[in-house]
Amino acid sequence: MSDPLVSLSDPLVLVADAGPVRTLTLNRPAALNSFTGAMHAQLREALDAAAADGSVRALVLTGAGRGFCAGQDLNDPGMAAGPDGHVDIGAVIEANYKPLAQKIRAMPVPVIAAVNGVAAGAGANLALGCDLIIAARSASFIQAFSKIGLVPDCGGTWLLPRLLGRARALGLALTGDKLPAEQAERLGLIWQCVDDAALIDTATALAQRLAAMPVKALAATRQAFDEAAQMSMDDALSLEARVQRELGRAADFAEGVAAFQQKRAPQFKDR
Ligand code: T3D
Repeated sequence: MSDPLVSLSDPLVLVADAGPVRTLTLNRPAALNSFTGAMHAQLREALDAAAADGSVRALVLTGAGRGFCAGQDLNDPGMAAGPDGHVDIGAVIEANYKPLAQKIRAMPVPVIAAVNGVAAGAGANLALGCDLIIAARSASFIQAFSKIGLVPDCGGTWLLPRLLGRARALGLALTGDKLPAEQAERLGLIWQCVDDAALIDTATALAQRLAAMPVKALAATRQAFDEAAQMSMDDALSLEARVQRELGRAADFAEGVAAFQQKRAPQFKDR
């Protein structure tokens, strides 16, 4: 379906490479990069392409214009009521937001959110589901769902209490209050808040740094954290043994140890 807010030639997700770092930019700035079905489809395609491309070793996700992402586009024709007079929001979640959150969480490389402006609703939780979140000082995070009678989605019910604890998670989700980036950093919700002008350079430099590291181990670290969060300490210790056994057989481990012993910079290649 065509998007009334962009010309036919404008992609809804911009893709740019700088060496091993790929940047994906949500590109519906007139609607604060809120999600239509078409933008979801393009973002899924871009994430799949990045995951399949062995030359990509880190991903940056950001937004065009003054917003990061305002969540679901509430004017999208895909939100129209069905024959029973209701929108099947569950179907929208299953088709779009669930696979989006899963793809980010399963990326074989680190994913950095460069939050350039307001991140609301599913847009906030899209950012929070990334591995490292850097936000511009003027950016903010809004769990807008309660204002329209919904619960946090795109992973929000899982992420928020884990990142913030129940009291603060419920505070943000129930009030729908705006959380400025500086406060998000103080609460430990994000990695770093930087001056607006420094956002992209900071995020890209961090992505370049991670891209030179053993990214297979970085992605395995994210996965192990997520799995261990559901486990007893004993089970987590067994998980660590299993993952270390696998990584210990990988070329990157041999390279890391050899580089240390030979007092040289390592050249990591696994993914
Ligand atoms: O199917 C489902 O619904 C399930 C999925 C749910 C996931 C969700 O994300 S639910 C939450 C949806 N998002 C929201 O409720 C946020 C709505 N937006 C806002 O509350 C505000 O726009 C912001 C707080 C994010 C920013 O406020 P402000 O004052 O900086 O900007 P603005 O003037 O409100 O917005 C600028 C333009 O973007 C404006 O268009 P206009 O008037 O200039 O033509 C506004 O309508 C548009 N826009 C912003 N958010 C959305 C949007 N258009 C469509 N959908 C949006 N979500």
